[in-house]
Amino acid sequence: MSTIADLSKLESDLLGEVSAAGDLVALDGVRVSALGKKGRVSELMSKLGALPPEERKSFGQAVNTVKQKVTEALDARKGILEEAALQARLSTERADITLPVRLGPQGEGRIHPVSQVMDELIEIFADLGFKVAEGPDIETDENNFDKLNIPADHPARQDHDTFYFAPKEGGERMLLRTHTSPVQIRTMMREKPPIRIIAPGRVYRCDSDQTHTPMFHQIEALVIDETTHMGHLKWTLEEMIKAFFEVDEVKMRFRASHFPFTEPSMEIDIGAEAIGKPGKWLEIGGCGMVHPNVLKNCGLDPDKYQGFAFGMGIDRMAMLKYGIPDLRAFFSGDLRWLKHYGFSMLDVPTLGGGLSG
Ligand code: 2NM
Repeated sequence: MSTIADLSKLESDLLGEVSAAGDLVALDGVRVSALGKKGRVSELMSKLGALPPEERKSFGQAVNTVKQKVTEALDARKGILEEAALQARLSTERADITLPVRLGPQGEGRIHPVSQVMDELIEIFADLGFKVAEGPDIETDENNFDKLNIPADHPARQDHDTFYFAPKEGGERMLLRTHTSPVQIRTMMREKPPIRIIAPGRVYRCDSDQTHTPMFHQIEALVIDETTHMGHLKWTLEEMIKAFFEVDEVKMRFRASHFPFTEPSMEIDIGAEAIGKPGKWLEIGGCGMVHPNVLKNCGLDPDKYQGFAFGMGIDRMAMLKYGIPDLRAFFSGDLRWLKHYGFSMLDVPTLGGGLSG
């Protein structure tokens, strides 16, 4: 094939094949048979060398024009076929986005009540302007006791039933933290006030019976600035309790107590109306104004800075809110218990959506 007439026949054949291609696969077949390495247009190009020099230029230009027209036709047809394929999918594939989510196997999983309550409390405190602080479970005597104004001979050290690690030669004796307060200590040593943090996490005490497990969960809060006082403490606790138990009113009372790290120190009771048991008081935690010695130990000037701290047990809060009677089942890994008391991964606690849905 070497005449201009043959070339125009090839052009009209190829353009015909392009417009006849019914889908993208067929169209690609046409492309390969025309412009591929062994395609009809490419083969003509390779034969150029055999032509007499005076014909070479004009024939080469003519082949190029065919190539260009076929390429343009292929592109145009591709656009049309792609649009048609999209319209075909859109007309058959429909999604009803108002249907509830189908979780599949993930729907079998459960969020542990302790995790759920921890997420609820984090949400409540975030709304009040607190940040979450974390620290290691394995701590030093220094951070867990000394800095908290609990000296070595203090009876509180015995009360804490501490799990100690075997001392390393020449090294510090490490322990499992008996409360999350070392997180507050680390924060005060690292940051300048104003400080507003909560420290949720695991704590450990060598104590095991009907109402105690050797590992349990606490949440502690710390506010340090130049003006925070007990009124702020009580307001914060009341707001937190109302949000947590999802009630409009709560009765609250402080009972005088003693902790080495606060002065004054109080136990916190709330009216059991909050959990539908009127006429009784429930103890939910302890609190106080941070002891000047603690501030001093962390490098903060107690004549300039002051603030409050409080702590409560997350496991107990979960039992009270969700009516779980027995603490011992919490950490036994019983799937039937978890199916009954656990939460779906879709029960994400938000203040806007209602904490417990
Ligand atoms: C409680 C009760 C009262 C507390 C104190 C501190 C710190 F580090 F600021 F001194 N952290 N947590 C505290 C105070 C904890 O738990 C029952």
